[in-house]
Amino acid sequence: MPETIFQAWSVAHQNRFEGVLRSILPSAEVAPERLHAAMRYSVLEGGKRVRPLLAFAAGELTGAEISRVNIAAAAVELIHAYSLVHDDMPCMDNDVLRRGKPTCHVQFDEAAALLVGDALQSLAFQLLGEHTLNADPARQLQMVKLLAAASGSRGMAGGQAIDLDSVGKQLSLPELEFMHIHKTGALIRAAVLLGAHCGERLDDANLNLLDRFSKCVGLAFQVVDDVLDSEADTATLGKTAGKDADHHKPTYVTLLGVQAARIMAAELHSEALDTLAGFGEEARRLRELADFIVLRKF
Ligand code: GRG
Repeated sequence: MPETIFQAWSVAHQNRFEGVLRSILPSAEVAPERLHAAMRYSVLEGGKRVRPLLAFAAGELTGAEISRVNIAAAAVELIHAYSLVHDDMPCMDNDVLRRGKPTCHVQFDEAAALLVGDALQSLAFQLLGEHTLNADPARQLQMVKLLAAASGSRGMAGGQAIDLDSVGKQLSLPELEFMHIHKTGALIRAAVLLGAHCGERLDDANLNLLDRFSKCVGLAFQVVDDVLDSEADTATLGKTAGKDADHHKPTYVTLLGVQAARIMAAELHSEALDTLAGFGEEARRLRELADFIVLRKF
């Protein structure tokens, strides 16, 4: 299949970003070697890197320097990787396969997986503290607060708590949406906004539009994730398929059915594109990422 310009853009960023992550993560030859090896195992060579790509695309919108967006994107991806490691542990989803490899606690052990998550989270904030991401210190501080809020009890960790509580329960559509806006949406929103904050300041109206875009895309990502979990196979996903149903978890598919879930994803997709209608060519990659997130097969 011929490669599109967007595919070439994505692959180039994914490859370059792999090098960024390699240089940021502590070497497995430095003590404590096993912890560092487990951190590298959990972060490197895996995943779609959707959140970093969103940060790079948002950075293009605001004319950000790539070296700055690298750091913002890495901070978000480290938080994401930590959440996957913890989510897979026996006390949470108890899964054995992630990104096509044994999960961290299977490859190492539970204590190592717990520490990997802890250390990745700390490293994310260390990056935001050590590197200049915006010449205005107030905006840099805003970025730190944004990532902290997106990760914490009123963001991703809170969404995960609701998720764990909802096993075997029937949630209403607004309750399901509330859970996913936090569990999945908050970090996707942080990726877009952190990427954008590395560049020129957007006026309030445009920042609100970008925020709206990130929320639509974040929710669409989850709706599509639910559809894929119900339809795709384990080899394609690189993680155990059909897990939500097996764990009696409420999803968009169990609540609405596959067809209506697909329609919901399409509506969120078109709303996301509408929010960018006033932007020009500089929003091209964000539009293409919205397409990818909704049309992806893995
Ligand atoms: C443990 C605090 C804590 C939070 C966990 C992210 C998360 C919250 C749980 C993961 C479980 C899950 C399947 C969530 C649904 C959407 C999602 C975040 C999928 C994984 O993200 P991808 O598809 O993964 O971007 P890759 O591997 O491509 O990076």
